[in-house]
Amino acid sequence: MTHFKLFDLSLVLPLLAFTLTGCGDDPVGAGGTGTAAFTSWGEEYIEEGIGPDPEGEVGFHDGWSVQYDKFLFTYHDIQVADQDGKVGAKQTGSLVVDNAVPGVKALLSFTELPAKGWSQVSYAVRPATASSVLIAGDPADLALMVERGLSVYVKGTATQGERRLTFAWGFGSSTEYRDCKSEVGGRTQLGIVIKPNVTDVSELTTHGDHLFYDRLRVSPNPSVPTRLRFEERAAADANGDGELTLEELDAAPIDVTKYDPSGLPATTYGGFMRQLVRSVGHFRGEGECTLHAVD
Ligand SMILES: [Ca+2]
Repeated sequence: MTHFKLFDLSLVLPLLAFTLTGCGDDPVGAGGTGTAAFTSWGEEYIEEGIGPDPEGEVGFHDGWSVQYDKFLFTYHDIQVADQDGKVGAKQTGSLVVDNAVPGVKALLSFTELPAKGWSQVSYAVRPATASSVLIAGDPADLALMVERGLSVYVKGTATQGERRLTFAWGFGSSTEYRDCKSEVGGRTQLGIVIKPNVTDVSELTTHGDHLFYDRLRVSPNPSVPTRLRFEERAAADANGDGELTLEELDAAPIDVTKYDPSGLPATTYGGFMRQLVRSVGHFRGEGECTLHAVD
């Protein structure tokens, strides 16, 4: 009989706890604390490359392929706050990760966060500094980013048949990613939910294909796709030396029959990519944040 009694209690107690304390800012209702962990991953596009795709959706519309050798991203101000804006935890310093290095990288963990919904999760990408910590990658790349004031640095090769172009592009832009949300169990979840004694993991995913989009915003017309293109960028190698520089892209006006700046100020391929680089940062895979361009 003792056995049955224990079994009954184990069912009843959690239900009671939920009923008595579950309300408002404490949707989990169990009290206690948990951990919010943050990681970064570049998915297959950055680890393995982007191939051709006649539809232009999962690969290049024009037969090109791109392989990244480096994809460095600088994370600042990773922050968890509740619906009232009360900050539960905030990153100090900054972290640099090269997502061309395979695997999901641990960035940081906030421990002992009260178990509840934290609906305002945000982070920022700003230039690396002398105190930035390298999570994965070559220290020489971090040194270069600090020296040049870069927040994002990518290096790679584009090929199409016998044609081959290398690139090494540094971006100094600052962007805030606020109100991050993702799909959880078929519905949109704003931020994260911390449960007692559980580590919740948020991947700050970097999407390497976005640099090659042919429009800056998704078309309001669902029949107009966003495609990946490279041919017009390839033509911007003005000195024909096989290295496509950002300065060359800055000097090449976009073909407005193929590229749509979607109302944003971008008149050259360089200007286009300086906008697109802000859209690289994501949340928990396909989840998105509200982008705020700082400079
Ligand atoms: Ca060149």
